[in-house]
Amino acid sequence: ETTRKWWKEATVYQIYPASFKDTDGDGWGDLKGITEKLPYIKKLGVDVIWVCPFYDSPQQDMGYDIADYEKIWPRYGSNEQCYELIDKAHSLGLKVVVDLVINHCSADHKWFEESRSSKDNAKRNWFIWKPAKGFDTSGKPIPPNNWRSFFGGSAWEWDEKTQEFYLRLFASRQPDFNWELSEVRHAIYETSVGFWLDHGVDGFRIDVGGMYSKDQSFPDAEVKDPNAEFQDPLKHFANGPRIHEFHKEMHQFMVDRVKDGRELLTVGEIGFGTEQDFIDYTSAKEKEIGMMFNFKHVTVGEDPAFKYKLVPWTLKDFKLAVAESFQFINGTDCWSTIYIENHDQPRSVSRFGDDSPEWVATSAKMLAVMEIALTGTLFVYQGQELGQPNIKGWATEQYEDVELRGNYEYVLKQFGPNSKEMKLFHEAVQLISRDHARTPFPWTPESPSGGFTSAKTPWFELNPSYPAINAENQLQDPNSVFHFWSKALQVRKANKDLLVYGYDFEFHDLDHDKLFLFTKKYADQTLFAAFNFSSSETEFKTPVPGKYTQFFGNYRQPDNSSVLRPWEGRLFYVE
Ligand code: ISL
Repeated sequence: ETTRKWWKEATVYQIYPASFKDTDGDGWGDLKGITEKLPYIKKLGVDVIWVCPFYDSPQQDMGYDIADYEKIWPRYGSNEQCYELIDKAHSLGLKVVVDLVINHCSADHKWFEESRSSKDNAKRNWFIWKPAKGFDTSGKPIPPNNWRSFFGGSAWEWDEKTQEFYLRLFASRQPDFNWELSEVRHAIYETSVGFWLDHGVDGFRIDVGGMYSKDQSFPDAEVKDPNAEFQDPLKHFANGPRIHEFHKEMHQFMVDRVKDGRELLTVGEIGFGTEQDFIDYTSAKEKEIGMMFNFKHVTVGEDPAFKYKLVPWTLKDFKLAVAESFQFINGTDCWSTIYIENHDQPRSVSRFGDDSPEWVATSAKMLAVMEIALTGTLFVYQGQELGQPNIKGWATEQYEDVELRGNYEYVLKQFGPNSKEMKLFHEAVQLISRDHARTPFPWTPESPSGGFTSAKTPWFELNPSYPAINAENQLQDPNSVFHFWSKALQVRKANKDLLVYGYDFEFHDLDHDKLFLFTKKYADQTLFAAFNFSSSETEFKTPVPGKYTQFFGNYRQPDNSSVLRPWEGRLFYVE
């Protein structure tokens, strides 16, 4: 059985600073806005806030391109305001987790400016520089290998001044650090980890945590798509050769740096790997990270070779993928996470529920019931507590995410505007764009900016759903998704043995295409959970003999029948 820890039982609320609350009228959210809204977050009943990057940045990738790890981006406020936010959160009993973005930084970071200044600069090798493979007939340099960037095109960026390429797995101005050098790693730990531990944070969400260790031969990736100029390189750096050594070292740095005995929450964005990889990262005795995010369930229905191409999927795929995120911890000293939304994912009610006016609230509540019933640390993303749906009816041009734009350019160049590939791209944007999660938070139904800002134009348009789906309306309505989430979190706390720490998870009727049924245990207690992923009534069977007592569900009138109503979820004790 797993050791109990505060961070295993906690629910984390994820905040996207650009879009949470603007207090100074510049159209961008800010740290003061977060501080102002802490009572709202507290009311929801979470225990921790995770604030996405607020550091100084040219914002090519919404702050995941950091120019100075120790300074707040001026539009978000000052360092003092950040320390105030941490203090205020602590005084309300909320812990604070910050984003640790250290696979890469911004090209504006002073280390990169030094590194690119000349081939013999002392920091040249702090980043990954390679000469061109050659030059094509028009004199254009050919990248060192065929790796594709996550954000479209080559993963290598040509630097005119020193006539070499630098590696950037993400945006063009997001150079990857060279983690092979101990000097680089310690400089990173000092500025990004040490600095913020000294300022009292309670932990880190570790961005791109599985990709620091690249295959040092930088081989060409296997050609999976013969029509494409660049290929999927994931296997040459995902969970690479030295990754566990690096995490152990960073963990030790954290332990040595914390002077007041506080225990940190660390969660790694790992994405993909084998069960053994997940065990290696999160096993307590390995001393690496506390828990990790798996991407399996949030990428169901996306082509693994290219995310902006949807493929058919079944409920069974989703069920298996959800279970993959925590089943590996059974009987081990590992831990994991529960999440279905974040700033890189669309809205769960549109993706896995039903966002039609008739079922949007019911299915959002059902997904809440599902999440509180699963084992692991629960993460809720801003707006999820309102059942906010995806953006509807925008043309691709209205989306602004750098990942989307980069891949759009790529499809346009490679296949053309009227190709079948482009048609599939537009379709995928409507369902899975990261921007669905990034529109300003709808505080009120007021036009034009839903209480988010007093500026005429917010940095990004609001989701057109805000007059109907917003915090003010939901706070007034006792049957709202917000109040339901808050109740659900209380139920999770009151039943934490079974819900948070339950083990021996088992599917029932796994092949059923509407029902998600499972049992799990804690000591002599048994939970049965039943969910109807459809808008039609669906009969279910109780899987084991016993007395079933329903203790939570998303319909107001409990029902003793064995028929689940549309998008109904129920939790039972089995005796
Ligand atoms: O969005 C994705 C999954 O569908 C990935 O391609 C994503 O870019 C990857 O998971 C890494 O994400 C993190 O680092 C990126 C940043 O754009 C994301 O917002 C961040 O979560 C680069 O720093």
